[in-house]
Amino acid sequence: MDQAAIEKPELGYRYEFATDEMDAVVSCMDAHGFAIIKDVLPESIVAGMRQAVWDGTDPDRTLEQGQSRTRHAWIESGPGAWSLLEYEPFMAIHRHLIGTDELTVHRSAAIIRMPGSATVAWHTDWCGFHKGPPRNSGEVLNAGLWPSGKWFYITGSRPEHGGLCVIEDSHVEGWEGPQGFNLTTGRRSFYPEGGEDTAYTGFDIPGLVPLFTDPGDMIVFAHRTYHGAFPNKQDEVRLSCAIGFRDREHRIDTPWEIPPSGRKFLDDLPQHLRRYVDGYTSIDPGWKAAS
Ligand SMILES: O=C(O)CCC(=O)C(=O)O
Repeated sequence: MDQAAIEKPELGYRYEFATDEMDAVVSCMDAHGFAIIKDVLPESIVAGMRQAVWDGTDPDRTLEQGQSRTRHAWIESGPGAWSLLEYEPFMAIHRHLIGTDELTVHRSAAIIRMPGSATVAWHTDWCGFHKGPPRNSGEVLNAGLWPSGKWFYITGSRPEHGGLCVIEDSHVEGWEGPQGFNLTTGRRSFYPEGGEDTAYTGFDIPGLVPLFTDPGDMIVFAHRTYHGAFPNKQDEVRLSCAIGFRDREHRIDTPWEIPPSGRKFLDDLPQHLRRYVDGYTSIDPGWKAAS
């Protein structure tokens, strides 16, 4: 086996990963549109991430039964979130996935889904179907060809807990929707033949794969892969978080100014991590092109 080792005795870890196993992850993504990388984060880091998801997403603990909240640009919420950049095994996976050592933070997010929270309708994150000037922040940022999802479901992913599900092989260019379904106008979701042209929320779909993961596992999926999430039917809050990167060479000219939280993040980030924010765009999720 072709082994690569990362040793950081000062940080208390030595991590070995098999580069041929990472090649298998990439092959699985190429073949089916998604993969699970087992045991990326040890429990000590997962515990820190749980705290960082709460701190960055609902610091005052105002969410109620049945609600969900997404924190965009979660990495800007503070050292709890950006400390993942210090964890070389995590960075090594991203270098492998993107195929370069020169990474820039692209997008990050954290999600809290309370017990009783609803289904997330089927969609692809990719906005590259739209031709012409971008109309919203998704169309500015989600048009690249690098993997889209890089999630940790840090309370686990399983159907009864609001876990993630994907449609296998839906990442292929020209995919026309699951059998018995049509793509919605704009191709971002699908609906049953003969039904309404609106994103589907059911789970009776050919090719649906529910994902079962442990808290330290990383779920990756390709830019086009269609995915959704089950309702959280368990009496446990569901937490998830992700930091994604792009090749630093891929510059993105954004129509928004970096907001104050983004500027603070860039100012506060320790010097040795600043190599990951060359070209960082932050996000204004509410940005819309003037019509
Ligand atoms: O797990 C969730 O709550 C949904 C995640 C999702 O839809 C996404 O990654 O775009």
